[in-house]
Amino acid sequence: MPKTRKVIITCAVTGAIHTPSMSSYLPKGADAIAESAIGAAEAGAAILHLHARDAQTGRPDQTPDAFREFLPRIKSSTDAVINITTGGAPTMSVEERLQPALKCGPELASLNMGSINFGLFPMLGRYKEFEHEWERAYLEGSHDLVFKNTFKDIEHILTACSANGTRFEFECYDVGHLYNLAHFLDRGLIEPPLFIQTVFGILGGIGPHPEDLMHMRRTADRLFGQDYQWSILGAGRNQMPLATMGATMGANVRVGLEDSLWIRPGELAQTNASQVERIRGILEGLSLEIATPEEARELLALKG
Ligand code: KMH
Ligand code: ZN
Repeated sequence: MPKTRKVIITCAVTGAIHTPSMSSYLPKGADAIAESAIGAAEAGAAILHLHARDAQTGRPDQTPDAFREFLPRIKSSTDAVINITTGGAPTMSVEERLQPALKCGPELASLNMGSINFGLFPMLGRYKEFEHEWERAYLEGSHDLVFKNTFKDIEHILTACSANGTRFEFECYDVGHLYNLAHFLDRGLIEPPLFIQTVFGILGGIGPHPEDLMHMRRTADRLFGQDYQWSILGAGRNQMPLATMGATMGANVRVGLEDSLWIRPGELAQTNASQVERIRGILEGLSLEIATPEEARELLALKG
């Protein structure tokens, strides 16, 4: 009997892309992040991709202490796999971005597989008023900003976190990033099964067209054969359509307010759990089964 395929739902709880003025539902501060993450896990997310934000200003905070404020609460309430960002915010140095994953030693950490322009500034056109001064400067600054992930940076994060037994969510924003990943695999610095998060619709990366998704899939198949778990992240309005398309083709899915603030056109998502419930309903409607955290650990060969 062939094993039934299980789909891993990742929930990216708050991120560093959106700013508090865009949605009052964006979790900021340890209490809100913990509560929202726990709700997402209860709704069916097997993996929680986590960033920290200052409680007052909502500004991304990449200090290990900020993560230590919510990690114990999440771990004591859920069995979900903890995934700590090493992307932080595109404005931060690589060393700063690395610290929470390095100090907290999670089962998973994100690893961004190449440098890109990271265009947050188009959002300035949509959001005129900002509650906090940092928000406007942050979005404007992305006009002239490179999200830096050189080969040296990637190797540094890879070797530092691997020493703790941490494995990776390899974030690939374009086709070249898949080739970068193949390069590190060839050098023996990473081991299958790879967890490849293909990211669509970030200005500076590959677009959100179904042909883009097909091309990333074909390229990953050619480079990695059966040795990878594929996951789909569609930014903004592309979140649910691309997750659905990918799931029908064998992918795992990522949702959460980090990637989209919306539950449907024109309506803000009030919780991360609502997006998890939405994709879960779609997957179950397609007769796909949802992976538990234990099943996700097995599929991704995590330390547990
Ligand atoms: N916000 C996503 C598009 C990271 O945290 O390493 C990418 C991300 C980066 O999740
Ligand atoms: Zn992230």
